[in-house]
Amino acid sequence: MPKEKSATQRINSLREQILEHNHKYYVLDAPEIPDAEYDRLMLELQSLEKEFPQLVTEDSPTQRVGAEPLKEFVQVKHRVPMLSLGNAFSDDDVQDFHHRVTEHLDADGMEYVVEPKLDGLAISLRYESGILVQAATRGDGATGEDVTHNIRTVKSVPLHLRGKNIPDLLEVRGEVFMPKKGFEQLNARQVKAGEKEFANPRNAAAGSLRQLDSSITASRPLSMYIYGVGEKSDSLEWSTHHEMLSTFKNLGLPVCPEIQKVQGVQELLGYYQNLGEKRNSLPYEIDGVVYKVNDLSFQTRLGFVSRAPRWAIAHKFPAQEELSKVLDIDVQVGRTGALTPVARLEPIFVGGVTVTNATLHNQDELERKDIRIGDTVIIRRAGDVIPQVVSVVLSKRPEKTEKFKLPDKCPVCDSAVIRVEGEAVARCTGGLYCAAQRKEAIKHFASRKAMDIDGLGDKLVDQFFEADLIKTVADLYQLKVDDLLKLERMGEKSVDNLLVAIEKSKKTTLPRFLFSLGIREVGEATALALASHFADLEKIEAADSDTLQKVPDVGPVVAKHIAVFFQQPHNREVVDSLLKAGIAWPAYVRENTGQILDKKTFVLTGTLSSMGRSEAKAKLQALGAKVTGSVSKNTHFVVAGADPGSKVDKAKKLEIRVLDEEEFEQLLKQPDEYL
Ligand code: 9MJ
Repeated sequence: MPKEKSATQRINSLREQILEHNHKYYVLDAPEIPDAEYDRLMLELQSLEKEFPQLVTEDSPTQRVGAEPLKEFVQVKHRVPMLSLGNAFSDDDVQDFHHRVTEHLDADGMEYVVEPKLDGLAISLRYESGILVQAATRGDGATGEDVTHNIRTVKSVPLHLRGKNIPDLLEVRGEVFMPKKGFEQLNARQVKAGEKEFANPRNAAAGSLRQLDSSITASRPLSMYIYGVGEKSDSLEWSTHHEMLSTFKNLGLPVCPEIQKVQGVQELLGYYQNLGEKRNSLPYEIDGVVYKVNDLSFQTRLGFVSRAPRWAIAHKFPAQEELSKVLDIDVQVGRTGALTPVARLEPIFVGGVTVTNATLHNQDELERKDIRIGDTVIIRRAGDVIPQVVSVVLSKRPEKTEKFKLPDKCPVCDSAVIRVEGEAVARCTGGLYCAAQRKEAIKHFASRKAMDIDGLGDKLVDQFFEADLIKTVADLYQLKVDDLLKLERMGEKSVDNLLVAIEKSKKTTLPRFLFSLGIREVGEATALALASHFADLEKIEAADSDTLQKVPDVGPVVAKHIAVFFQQPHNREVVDSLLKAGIAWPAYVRENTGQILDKKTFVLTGTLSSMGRSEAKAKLQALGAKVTGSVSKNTHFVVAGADPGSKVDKAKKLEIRVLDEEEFEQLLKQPDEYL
């Protein structure tokens, strides 16, 4: 058993290491050691503290969760009031703000600090001799609530300040928020536990801080950025807001990396525009940007009106949530027979577009949210994400509404609808008898990432069906000029263009062809993996489930879908007639290992517009490639999306090939061109 003296030394060393890693992980966002190693340090510290309870201190990293839940929240008076912000909704409002500022100060130009407006809760942290002694909510600005026990569990909040020049007193203000990813994971957990989902990250953050039991808060993924100051020692002095933020960073406090210094009103609006474009790729929700006069003596001269400073303003983005009404609920049948309930909505302008429909996903989702015809609902449309029904406003529910249930007969072909146990989706059992499924199969076949038949969109496919021109995808290649000319809005020119596009589509690649068949669970990546493993179609058609499972990323379920597909005589007939019609692809060169990108190492950086990072990674891995996190001389390719980081610079230095998004997509289609 270690003696107390050596235990003290070890405890101090562990605490120091843990604090250092916390700072790197939670504040600088640049972890240095694997999570498992961090966990080992923490475990060792916990067990030493258990053995020597007299050595436990309040600021030990093990003490983030309080032992006992509180009975109630205690009120805290803010000795320096916590301010709120006035709002600007248009460029004109921003111009007016700038004029007010420059006129009041009798200045020509103006330097501002621009910050993302985090959508969370304003919190004040009080550090005395560098130790976090109190955290409080804003409340009404003059009096808030003591949430120290909960804030101590927020990992990006240091329990004590770093560095040599620790002030006697420093109160900082900032926003506690829940990052998007953590919010999604939390909601998934809530659903699993049969608990209510949170409507948005802000509500989730607020709900998490309003807990008397800090062990609940500790289980919630909260984070914090600091952007302001309250009471402080006179020894702390700055001439600008920007300087003050630098000091905060040096003291180990988390400051948002998107904060910048700009000059004049045009640069304010430029930042607003840029951050608006970046908004969806940020890991946290923002609802606008904040402009602050940088010079602190100017701030003092400008002062306040009521509780809002004259030296700052929030420029809000258009709302992403609005109310609408559910006029009806339709049921759509997809390519694989999946029944999807869709809410028809009273048109509503939200997130920059007019929304009239929103998917309700499936029966479980419908039941969870209990969405009914006639309900008033919150509609959310964030960026390019499809509109969602967030929740029902129950207080506005009309009398005599009924729970909505999916039908047990297909609304298109009247076949039975079944729901396999353990699956969320109910499906029509009609298969190719069901016109809806056939139609969707053709739309998929013609789509850009499949056979890419230019000009053959959803509307035209609908017309073909109404005119009874096609039943399967093979019929596309038998279409005659005269038949097409009979269709509405199809003149000679468009008929000609369409037939040329259909002809052109015959020259394709094996992965595209496989993907276009619409086999369940066979997406682009799986199609590519199948092609590179087998190299020819006949082998795939002949493979049984076991053989198929030798392909990387093909599990028993996918293997079964593929095998069953090719065992169906009508599917074989369609494939044969497609080949007879002249669809062909260049011979697939098979690597020895069957994986074309085997031994090639990739690094992904920046944001891809067409797919997420994990999808890109899966696609590369399906081709045998290795995907790593950092660039070294062993890296073969760096894939750079929008706003790539320093990895691209490093790649260039090491003369490693950097692919932009277009090249990357081409590589996924034709990897051999890049080898
Ligand atoms: C937010 N919500 O991100 C302020 N804020 O400054 C930023 N809020 C603020 N600043 C003075 N970045 C009062 C509120």
